[in-house]
Amino acid sequence: MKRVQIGAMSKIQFRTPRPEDGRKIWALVDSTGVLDLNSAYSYMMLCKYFPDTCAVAEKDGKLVGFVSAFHSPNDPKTIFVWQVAVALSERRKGLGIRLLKEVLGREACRELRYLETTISPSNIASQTLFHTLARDLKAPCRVMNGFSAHLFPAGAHEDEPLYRIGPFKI
Ligand code: 9YT
Repeated sequence: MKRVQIGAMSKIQFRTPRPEDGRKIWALVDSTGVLDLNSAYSYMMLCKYFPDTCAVAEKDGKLVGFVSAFHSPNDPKTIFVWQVAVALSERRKGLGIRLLKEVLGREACRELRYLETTISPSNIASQTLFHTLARDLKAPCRVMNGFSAHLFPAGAHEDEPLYRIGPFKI
């Protein structure tokens, strides 16, 4: 008898991004409702100049996840993670941590010992994500002053506390 799989789980695929993804990344970030939406140009630029430290996740050809990051220009052992965006349909399934581990597992990240990011108080999912990452890396996570609300124009932004994870060894 022929077996028919009903509702088979589609596989998520990870890859380095290309400038052609910029438009879709922009729409994904917009859809999250918690991230700062930057220009489509900035996403194209990240894809073109920082592909080794950025990643996209696709499911059935649809872009469902994105992480942007770059090596700190002041410290090659530190990576700064700018944004982690996960599509609503993929929330609470561990996609955020898979995206981060996809980037950290690359050759370009072998020498890293610290990760920094900023997360607004309302982005609970991201706070949980980075505490989980710290636990998995067996490294401490310190939360300190990052970009205070008063630095933003017209008081239209929350504080962005800085999360610093490390030291860790990949
Ligand atoms: C880790 C992460 O996604 N942080 C967000 C930083 C900031 N609020 C932004 O760019 O959205």
